[in-house]
Amino acid sequence: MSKEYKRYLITSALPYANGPVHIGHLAGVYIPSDIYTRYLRLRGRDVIHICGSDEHGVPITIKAKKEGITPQQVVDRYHAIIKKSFADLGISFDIYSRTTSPVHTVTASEFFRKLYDEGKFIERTSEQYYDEEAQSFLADRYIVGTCPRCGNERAYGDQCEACGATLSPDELINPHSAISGSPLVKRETKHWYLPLNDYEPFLRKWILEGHRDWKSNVYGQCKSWLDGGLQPRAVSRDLDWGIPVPVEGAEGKVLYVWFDAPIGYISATKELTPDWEKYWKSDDTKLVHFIGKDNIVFHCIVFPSMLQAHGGYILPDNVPSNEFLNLEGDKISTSRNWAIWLHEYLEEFPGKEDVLRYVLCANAPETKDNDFTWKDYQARNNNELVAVLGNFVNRALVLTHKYFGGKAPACGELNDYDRATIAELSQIKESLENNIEGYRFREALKDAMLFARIGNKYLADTEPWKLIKTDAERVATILNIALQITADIAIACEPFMPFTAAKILKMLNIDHFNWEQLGRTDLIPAGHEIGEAVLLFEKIDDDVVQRQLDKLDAIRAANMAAEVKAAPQKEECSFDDFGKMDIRVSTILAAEKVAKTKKLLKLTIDTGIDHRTIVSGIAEHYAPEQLVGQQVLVLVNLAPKEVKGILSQGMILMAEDASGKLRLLQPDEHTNSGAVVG
Ligand code: B3M
Ligand code: ZN
Repeated sequence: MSKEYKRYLITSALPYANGPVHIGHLAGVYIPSDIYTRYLRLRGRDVIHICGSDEHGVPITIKAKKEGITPQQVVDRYHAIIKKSFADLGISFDIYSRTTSPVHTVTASEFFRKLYDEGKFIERTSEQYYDEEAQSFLADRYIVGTCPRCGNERAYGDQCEACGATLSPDELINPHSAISGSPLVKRETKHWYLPLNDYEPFLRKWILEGHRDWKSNVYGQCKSWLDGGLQPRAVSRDLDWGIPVPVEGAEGKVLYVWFDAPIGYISATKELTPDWEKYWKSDDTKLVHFIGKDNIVFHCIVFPSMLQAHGGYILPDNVPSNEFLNLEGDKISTSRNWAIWLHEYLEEFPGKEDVLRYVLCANAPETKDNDFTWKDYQARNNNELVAVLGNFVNRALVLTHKYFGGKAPACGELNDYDRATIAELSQIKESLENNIEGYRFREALKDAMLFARIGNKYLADTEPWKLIKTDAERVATILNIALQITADIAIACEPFMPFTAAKILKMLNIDHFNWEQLGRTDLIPAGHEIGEAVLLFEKIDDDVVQRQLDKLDAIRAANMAAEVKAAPQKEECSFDDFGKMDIRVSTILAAEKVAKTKKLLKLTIDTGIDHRTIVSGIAEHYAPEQLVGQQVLVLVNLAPKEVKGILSQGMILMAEDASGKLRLLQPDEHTNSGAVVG
């Protein structure tokens, strides 16, 4: 029997305020946490959901330097974008705070100071790289040099993005400052370390013995960290952006971002309620951290050790971390703009908040990395939301208006099929609750959708639109049951699709239901007047998907162009050499594939001098019909050559772009064929 809790404290990982939120964040963290929190609220539990922007750390200072603005300006911009986009998607935090808030600065400083005063830190002086020109110690990301593995000259002090190697600054060849470009010197600097190794026995007992119930991906990562042996971890940095270390003689040093950020959960709770200690310090509170897998060590090893060192705080009951979501087969990447940004999605797809929530839940990377594709988004919208959920609710309401003037008809004599359907509906609730309580939201969503699937089948099987001519009483019973199922859908889908639930309640002309009513079929009384029926979802056509895929193609090409180095210049040629080439603007009059070849097109060209045939290897890049009428540049005095039995007289000049696609070279306006290119 699981322990009864008086209250629930739910936290969602604090997103870095150095960029917007994307679908990977949503699938990994924020949609699961919102489903769980909404469900608890529906069940009448005392629950608070805490989040906010993580505004310190090197990524933010790098973004600031890149844009020539201050770190505060960076976090102000993205804090606002992130906060609004979460709210617009219906992610229902009780507070969305930020770690540059005054309350957080005090809370984090006091937390550090208590551990410091009680001798919980190790003080260590070590040699770090120092930039004499910038007069500052450099974080690893600010140190660049040649990667010892692959020779990439722009490798960072912590990682080489070319070959993916994890590095330390000492491994770099010719390390120098990414800020001033100057070579680096080593200087002594003092930092404070949390001796995680001292907490190993406690962590082994608490996690490896006490939490075998945790998801295997989380439990497994904790076990490998513990089996690998924990080391003291620095909790301060030489940076000018962050919470100053509250110790005399610590000028120029700030709290390490992963020390201060988790304390952000506590400070945000303080901002939310004066009863914050009831949530953080009572054993009858259930604390659940929702995070992505790259944050497991901080939420299961580091932060619990900090809380243990401080004393008086509860520890998380669960940390149901998801894996990663990919996009169209590639890893989502902020730096390569390979993402679907939430604020852009909301602008481009107004009214489709729940479609995104639905697809990202149905496809969530709960146990392994998963992939988001626009085709799947379209298919789930059209085949599940439109064709099942939307279709059923629309029929139940439209037919009630059509046959009974918009008033719920009384339920008459039930037959076996009615009874079997009602029985099936009453069995869903338990599985739905178990799956949500077990953080299995994909399975839970399938349970919630069962109401609509059963309803859809019930109407399809009973065909009230046929019966109405002969047995209106039977139709009354059928539509009464259909309306009860519609009410069940409004309850069941609220945690997953809150906007849809609200629309259904409005159409039913009902203020709200409570969770305990789920699965019953006595929710809409006979005679109850329903509201106007509106469509819940609309089909998404291929051209909408194609537009998104084209956008991603352009991003992919831009990334490849950025990664591809231009071929080195050829050997020098004289002006006379160039003068021998006779290049003319020409027009393609006709184009056809060369039989039995994949790459060749036979083109009829008007060179302005004559009409001639040229065979060109562009069939994989252009369809014949795309070329007719196009103007191109042709080297007309190239020696003729027979290709596949066709005499080819000249060459069309093309450029191969970063993605390997051949591009036509054309005059910027229509020009007479024969114009000389010089
Ligand atoms: N800012 C999120 C990340 O690593 C990180 C979470 C902090 S939660 C205290 O992307
Ligand atoms: Zn490398």
